Amino acid sequence: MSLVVVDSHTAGEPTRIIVSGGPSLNSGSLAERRDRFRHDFDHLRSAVVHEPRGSDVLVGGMLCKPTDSQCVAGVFFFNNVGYLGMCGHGTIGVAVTLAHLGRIAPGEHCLETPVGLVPFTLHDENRVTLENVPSYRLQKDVAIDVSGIGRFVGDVAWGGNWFYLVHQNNERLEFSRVDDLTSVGWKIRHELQRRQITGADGAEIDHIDLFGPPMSSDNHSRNFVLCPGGAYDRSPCGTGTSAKLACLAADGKLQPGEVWRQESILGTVFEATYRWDDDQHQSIVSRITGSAFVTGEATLHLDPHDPFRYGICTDVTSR
Ligand code: PYC
Repeated sequence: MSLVVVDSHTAGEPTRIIVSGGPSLNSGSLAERRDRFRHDFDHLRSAVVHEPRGSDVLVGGMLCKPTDSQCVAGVFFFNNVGYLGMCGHGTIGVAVTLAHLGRIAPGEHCLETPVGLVPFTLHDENRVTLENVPSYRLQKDVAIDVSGIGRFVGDVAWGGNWFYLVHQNNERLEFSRVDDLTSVGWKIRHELQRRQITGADGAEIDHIDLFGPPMSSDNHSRNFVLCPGGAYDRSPCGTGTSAKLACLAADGKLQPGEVWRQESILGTVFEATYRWDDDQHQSIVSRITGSAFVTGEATLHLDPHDPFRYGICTDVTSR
């Protein structure tokens, strides 16, 4: 079996999209087809994102035929431990991949995802603005004490994934500290689990987002994001930036239309704005702008004699 993929990175964070050779998932909504893939073809997720072909940092996606004729394509995203509700950097990667394949030209387009339609603008072959699914803050100023490290205060918010957005912490957000920050992020995540602090309906908070002052005075904030499978996000994280804007909006610290420049741990930037999604000002719709670059095209061969044709799986969540 062979899978054709296009690789890209968005602000440093890699995306690998299966563009052909994937299984037929028949008809149905993107959520139904994602669930069918999860049930019957999860070994292909593993083959694409795990070593020896991939790595823990890779976010994969499966390009599908959309059911909605106004959409240029459908997509669902996955990583080293499972499936993502939505992925901001991945959406920018898909847009640039579609342009690279000659399937779209600069202009307005729409993607179908398991969590809804995601309109986007392709400005040129690299720069993209996406409109994320509605985002909101669930809990403000949740304080936790992490043994051996100290106290953290943050908000719980949804931006297409669940985040604990830590605005009070004593961590220096420097690239040289990514190993320490990763360890801090895991400890925070385990403490949230231990205290049963969750997203809506008991959903696990699987993204930990630490905020601090930016290195560049052009930007408003710097972050370090620990992703569900233990890798840190090289980009400022699209869904995390949406969740951050939901918190800023709820606190009246950022006005609709005002630009927020979120700097990643690498120093790369997403620019974001929002509008209210409802008259009660409970949720927002954010627009995230960033750039992606295609880094490769490949045919992945799954040789039936290869013991690692479906990747090397390790339980990273027990770290
Ligand atoms: O950009 O939304 C994002 C994202 C989620 C996980 C990694 N990147």
